[in-house]
Amino acid sequence: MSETTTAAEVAAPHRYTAALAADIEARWQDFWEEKGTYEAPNPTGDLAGDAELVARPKKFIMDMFPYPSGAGLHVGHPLGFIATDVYARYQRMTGHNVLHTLGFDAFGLPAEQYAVQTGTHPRVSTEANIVNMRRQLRRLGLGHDQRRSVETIDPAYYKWTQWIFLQIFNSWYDPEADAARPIDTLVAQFEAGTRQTPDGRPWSELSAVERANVLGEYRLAYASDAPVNWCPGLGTVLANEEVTADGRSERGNYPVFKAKLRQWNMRITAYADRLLRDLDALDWPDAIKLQQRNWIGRSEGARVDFPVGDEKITVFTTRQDTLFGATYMVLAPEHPLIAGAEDGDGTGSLVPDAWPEGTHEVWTGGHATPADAVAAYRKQAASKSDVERQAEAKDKTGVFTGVHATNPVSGEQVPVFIADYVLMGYGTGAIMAVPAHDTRDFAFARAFELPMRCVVEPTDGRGTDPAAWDDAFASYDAKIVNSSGADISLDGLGVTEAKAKITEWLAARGIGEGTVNYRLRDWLFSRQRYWGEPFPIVYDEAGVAHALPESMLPLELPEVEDYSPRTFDADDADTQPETPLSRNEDWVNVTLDLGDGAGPRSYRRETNTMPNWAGSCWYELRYLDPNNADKLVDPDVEQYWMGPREGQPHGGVDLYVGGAEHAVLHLLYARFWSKVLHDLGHVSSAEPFHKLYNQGMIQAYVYRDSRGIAVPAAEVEEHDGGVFYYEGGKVSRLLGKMGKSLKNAVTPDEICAEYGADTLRLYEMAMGPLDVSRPWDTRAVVGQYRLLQRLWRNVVDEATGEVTVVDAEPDDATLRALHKAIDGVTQDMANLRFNTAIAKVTELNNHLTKTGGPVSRTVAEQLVLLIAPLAPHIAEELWRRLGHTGSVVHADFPVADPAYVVDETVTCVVQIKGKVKARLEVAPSISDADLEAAALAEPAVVAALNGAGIRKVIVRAPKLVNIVPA
Ligand code: ANZ
Repeated sequence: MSETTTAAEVAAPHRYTAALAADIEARWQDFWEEKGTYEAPNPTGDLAGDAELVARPKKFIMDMFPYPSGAGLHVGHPLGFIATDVYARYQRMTGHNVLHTLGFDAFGLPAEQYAVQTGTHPRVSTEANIVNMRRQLRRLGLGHDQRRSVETIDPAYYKWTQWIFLQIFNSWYDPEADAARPIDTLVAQFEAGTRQTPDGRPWSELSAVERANVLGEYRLAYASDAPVNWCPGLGTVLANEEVTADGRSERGNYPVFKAKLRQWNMRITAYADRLLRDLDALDWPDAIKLQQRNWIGRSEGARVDFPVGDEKITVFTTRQDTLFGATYMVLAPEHPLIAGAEDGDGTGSLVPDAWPEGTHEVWTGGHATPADAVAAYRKQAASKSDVERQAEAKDKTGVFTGVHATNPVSGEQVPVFIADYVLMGYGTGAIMAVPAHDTRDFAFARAFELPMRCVVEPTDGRGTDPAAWDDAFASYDAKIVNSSGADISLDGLGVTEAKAKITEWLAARGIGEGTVNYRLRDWLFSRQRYWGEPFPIVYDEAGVAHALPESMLPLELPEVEDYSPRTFDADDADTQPETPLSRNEDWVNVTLDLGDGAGPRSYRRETNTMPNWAGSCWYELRYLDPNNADKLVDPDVEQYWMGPREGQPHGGVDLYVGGAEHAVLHLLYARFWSKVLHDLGHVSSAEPFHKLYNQGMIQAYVYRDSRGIAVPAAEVEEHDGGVFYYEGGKVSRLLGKMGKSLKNAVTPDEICAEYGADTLRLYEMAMGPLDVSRPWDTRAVVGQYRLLQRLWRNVVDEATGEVTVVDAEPDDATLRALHKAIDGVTQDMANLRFNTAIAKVTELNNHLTKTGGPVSRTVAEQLVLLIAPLAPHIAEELWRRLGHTGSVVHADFPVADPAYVVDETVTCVVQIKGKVKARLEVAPSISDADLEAAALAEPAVVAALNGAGIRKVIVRAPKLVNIVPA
């Protein structure tokens, strides 16, 4: 005992205190680890075990794995980890074989930035962070199968990330099979001539480079020169998902520009429709499903060709019904039909040498020739982000190209503009402009004095002359007008009929067709980083990309002197990325025999690395079979844990808990990889996560002084109706995020030291419904500590340490309290309502405290079992003290006896003509109709009526029934 021992401690040396909790917790954590208590056996392989457990129904319960940050965990981080742990423990106690583990997502920018600042190698700092986080997590008593904990930076792990990349590289999307297939099947079609090469030459006549280029158009992982998001401030290119709505980098908030750079992409767009369709069968929050649907952005419309001399401009429109109202056209500035104008070589360019007769002055932008105007405008557009370009409110800019096209239905010549509000990356990069009915076209037409024609009759009384309007009339719910041509009329039709009719008309002439367009873009997959997975790709002297053979995997990251990214002036769009790996000529230039019959040759390695999303695209699969050296995952093991089953048609993890911020990044990418692996026959599941749950955030008060600077939350004092900081002055208080920078982080280590891990677990679960954000309040933690102290006292004598329970039968009231608690907690556990489960356990515990006297053994035992998923250490300790030799982890969860669960009864008096004839015990909630039926069926009542008819029955549920015989 320490010097600070209090009188109370002397009187009650066996009280549940922080010191006792620490002792109990450490002992059981060691015990669990030693015994492998949380190890879930596989049906086969090196993790095979206990056949009885494998025969049980399975549950695969997962968290979004953490990034091992240098700051370690604060109490907000483990909210989800504790919740899945409680759920996993409940599932173990209800007869399931439960897979629950946690790995680390450890590649990525922060480690690299930290490395640059401190000169520590990213691997060194990352490994140290992982060690610290493992220690913090262990202290919480999380029941993880440690054998399955993976780290994405482990070469034995990223070997398979690279292997999956090669599977994707070596496959194409076969629309006939509506699935990915090996690229060899495509080559076979070209060889057999059942599929035409682009220029019609036989496959055998194509050079190696030509073949590689053709296949590159099909591969699901491919290098392309399409414009990408270049972020000079970060020194890397970024995926669309990593760029904010303001056109800046999600990380660091730097400007992002469009640049043409050769980069790797994943053809996720091939899966757009399946990614959309398969959402239906997933048990995910509606909000997340909606975000994915919007991100995929399916639009039904048509492609329509507008002839220009011998060429044609194809547009994508969702309003083909307004074709008669298309009075001009707009191409994206990057559109290939006008590319080359600025070089003056005219390649692929429609642009004429001089302005056509009668060109409107505002259309020329003051330039002498169309080529000048186009070149100047293209340059200007390149320095803007897509979002800036699309902003509705901004002034419309653009220039005439000098070209006219033919409206295919009206036969009119319409001028063709380029303007930055049309994006190259959407649809066909060209639009037919219908200024009367599209807001952006209206604004543009006003600015450039272009004609407008009303073809959808306004329903708001504004008339059919757009010259008199203030804005476009954009409606789907009106009649078509002014739309009659030589051999077609849409006049009088509704929008839907008009669309169908015009689409058929276009298709019959071969100048258009109905089509579906997606907002989703291919996933930009290269980063100019050191701390990521190297690509298992080498280039030969002709620049053709070759896959490394599987025997050369993993391709390990080389040890380098200089791993820092090259960053640039954040606003300088004209910069070019530089990959850290490219600085290592020894590593980059290699002589290899790829086993393809070409013998040893010299190659250059790909020097980009994969994005930090790669490792998290498939980690659920590696948890299943973490040590398998020959396969990503054994098919039988995958089938056992993740295969499709009743109610889960695509298979997947049974519960996946994490933050809502991953709606379109991680969750979309992981679904895509899962589908490719499924199509190629490597896994039976076509979805990674069947049920998704988003936990809320733990918030904390942020205190700021008069200058707005955050002051340490631990050092403010509340008095006289204000909050004060000791250095003087009142401070403001606002609820915000918890974190080091806001000086309000509370660590789990502090709370564990003060109260123990069980108290922390209970507090986090009791704070409110799991999916709701909640403010942290250190002062409230003690409430849960007291619950555990009372629980302890109901079983253990604080003075002697003896177990006090007795073998006597519990009284009726206690049995009711017990079974009601069991019933309620069972339902709450199954539905992740841990806060209300805790309320029910507390109520039962308080009942026992209030009743006084020793607690009956059966009640004490069942109470311990009820709380075991929430507070596993104290439960394990009490379970042992109550005389059990097995671990509480695998004990059976209590089952409620329905007889004690029904509400207590009330006595109902049944009268005939005012005289009491019977008494019934009924539920207080009984309905009038049920009570009347019960009264009339009562033998004493039947006898008293003696066959007489009934005139009237007066019912006052639940206490009285009065029968008036005929
Ligand atoms: C004519 C029209 C008339 C249009 C009308 C709309 C209203 P969603 O629904 O998002 O798919 N569009 C097509 N490609 C574009 C591009 N690359 N950049 C900018 N805008 C583009 O939008 C489809 C509509 O957006 C298309 O239908 C096209 O304008 C425009 F009363 O065509 B519409």
